Amino acid sequence: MIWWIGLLLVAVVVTLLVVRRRRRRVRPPVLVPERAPMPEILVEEVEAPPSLAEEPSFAQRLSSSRSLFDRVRSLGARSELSEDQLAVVEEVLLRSDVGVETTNAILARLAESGAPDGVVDALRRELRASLDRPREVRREADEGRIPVWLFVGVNGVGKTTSIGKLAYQETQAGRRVLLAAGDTFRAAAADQLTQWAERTGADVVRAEEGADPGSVVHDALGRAQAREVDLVLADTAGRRVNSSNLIDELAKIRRVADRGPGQVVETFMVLDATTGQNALSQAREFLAAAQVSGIILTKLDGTARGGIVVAIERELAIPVKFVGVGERAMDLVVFDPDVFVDSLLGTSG
Ligand SMILES: Nc1nc2c(ncn2[C@@H]2O[C@H](COP(=O)(O)OP(=O)(O)OP(=O)(O)O)[C@@H](O)[C@H]2O)c(=O)[nH]1
Ligand SMILES: [Mg+2]
Repeated sequence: MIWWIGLLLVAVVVTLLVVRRRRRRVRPPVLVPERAPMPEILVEEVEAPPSLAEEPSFAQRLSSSRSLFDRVRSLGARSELSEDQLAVVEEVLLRSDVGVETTNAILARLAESGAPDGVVDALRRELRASLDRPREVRREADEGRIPVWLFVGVNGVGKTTSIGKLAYQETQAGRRVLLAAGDTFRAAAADQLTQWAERTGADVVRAEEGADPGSVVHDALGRAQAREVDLVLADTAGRRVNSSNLIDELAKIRRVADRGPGQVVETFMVLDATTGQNALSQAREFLAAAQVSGIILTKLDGTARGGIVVAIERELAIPVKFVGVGERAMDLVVFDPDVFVDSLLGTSG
């Protein structure tokens, strides 16, 4: 009997202990917000984002410049333009950096003959007429010589990037390309060019920081000859032109590039469109030093001053041959005046 009572007591104590432990474990309830049901197409959406399917068009890249012309677009067709309307056209043209000369010429014509087919149409005709220079790009040298493209311009305008983009396009077109790292001013410049060479499959010749740029170009030409390269693209340093050093250096690089197996068939002056009219004064300083045959105007995607193309051609009398509209390899395009003017005025894409 005592055994039974003892057993019963033990059973009661154990039961009490278990119940207390369970009670201790009970936590206050966590409130989980009600969730919306998961969409069934979630996986499909992640795999195929529709917005990436389309590349922005050239016109879309120029959207900052184009939005300046919104006010002109609203003017429509008129046989005669009032003072106020002419003032709107003047302001828009000047703000787009078309330049004073071109603006005055266009205003004089609008004041005289009005815009019977619309102000945009009149502007299109005028702007297009001012971009009528021959602008083919030379890739051929004389028999037995190697064509060289030289790139000049001040700091940060986009010389090295433009070389990389052109290396991409030329190698894609099946040409053998060699990059000459003629900017020996800082080691990073040659590193940057080497990266583009690796990315595009072009060859590269570089030297140590501070080396003579002329000898880099000389070595590059020797290698280009040995490897039957089709085109040499030569980078140069972009220090300020007010040191006579740079002028001498450019002249020397050119001499080396243009003798022996090499022949300079294009000298591209690279200008940054975001600097507007300043680009023009930089350009004038360079013109004295290098026999520039074409302009590469970069960063048109990042400015409302697209009209600078017109000012450059009018005031420097040198054709714009390529324009940069972004940072990727395909974002350097051959300059087409029709596409450009339509994109600027919003009469296309
Ligand atoms: N958005 C935009 N950026 C550009 C374009 N072209 C060049 N850049 C950028 O401009 C910057 C300077 O370009 P670089 O090619 O290093 O300029 P650089 O003339 O070689 O400069 P230095 O070697 O210092 O003389 C880089 O960040 C480029 O990615 C363009 O067309 N559009
Ligand atoms: Mg550079």
